[in-house]
Amino acid sequence: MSKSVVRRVALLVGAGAACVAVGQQALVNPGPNKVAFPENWAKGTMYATVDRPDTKQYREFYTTPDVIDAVRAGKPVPDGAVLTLAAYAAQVDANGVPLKDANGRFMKGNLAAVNVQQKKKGFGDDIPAAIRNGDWQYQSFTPDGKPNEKANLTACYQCHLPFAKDEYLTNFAKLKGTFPSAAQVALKSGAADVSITGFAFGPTTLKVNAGEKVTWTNADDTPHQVTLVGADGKRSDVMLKGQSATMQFDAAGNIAYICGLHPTMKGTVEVVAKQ
Ligand code: HEC
Ligand SMILES: [Cu+2]
Repeated sequence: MSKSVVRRVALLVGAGAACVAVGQQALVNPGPNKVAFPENWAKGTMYATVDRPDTKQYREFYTTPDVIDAVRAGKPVPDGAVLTLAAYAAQVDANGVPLKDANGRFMKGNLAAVNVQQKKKGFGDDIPAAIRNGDWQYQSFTPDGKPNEKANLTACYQCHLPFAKDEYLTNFAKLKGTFPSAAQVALKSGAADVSITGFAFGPTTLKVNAGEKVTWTNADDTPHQVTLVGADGKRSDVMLKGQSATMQFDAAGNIAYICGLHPTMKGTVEVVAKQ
């Protein structure tokens, strides 16, 4: 290993789960990749779909029936399990705004990428401990089934790492069939509450007194994570749909924050000194 590679690994470990910082610094491929293209992915069971306003994509999620049966029976994800994310460009209007169908959902355009995660005994052995996702490995394929050489695979590990208790599956509740409906999410509208809907924080700017706690509640199908911008880069837990996170702000000042999973989502907490 060259010196510069060693330094980069050290930096990467230091950065912890900072998905945002990954683009510029990290190793693109954290270890020998063992994930083969799942030729028959589209013949599996589609267990969920999601609209992604941030990337203007419509996504479908597939796996095999044995995986769904195991998870619904409360068993671990079986060895060898393959989960596939098919990312399609959303159809857009002349202004680039995604078109919606009668149900208000994005409409499927061309297939852009086939992202795969696979669990197999030994797959985690070569992955650096700081980002290892148990025995899972990740690969991003082009629509014709070739590994995408430009994909940042380290980012896959870092972004899925906070989901360790759900077997590193961001969509575990959908797989399990326990995902809450929109009606089951109780959004609060108190003076120190921020809602997350449609990939946006509302209100975007919230004013609180020093010493107060702010609570964010996620009503989106997609998980989000409040991440303070600046020196300490403090992160909330990842909030799945219906979950909340709280942070206390003691010092006066304007605190900018983003979503750690979707850095285009931005908000500010204005902390006012107590009189
Ligand atoms: C910025 C954070 C982030 C990064 C980076 C990321 N993922 Fe994910 N992944 C998610 C989220 C969030 C979902 C849930 C669905 C959605 O919103 O698209 C997901 C879902 C998935 C799923 C569906 C199964 C599941 O529930 O976990 C697969 C497979 C997957 N990602 C593979 C990959 C691969 C391969 C890479 C790297 C090329 C990658 N991911 C990089 C956040 C990320
Ligand atoms: Cu987000």
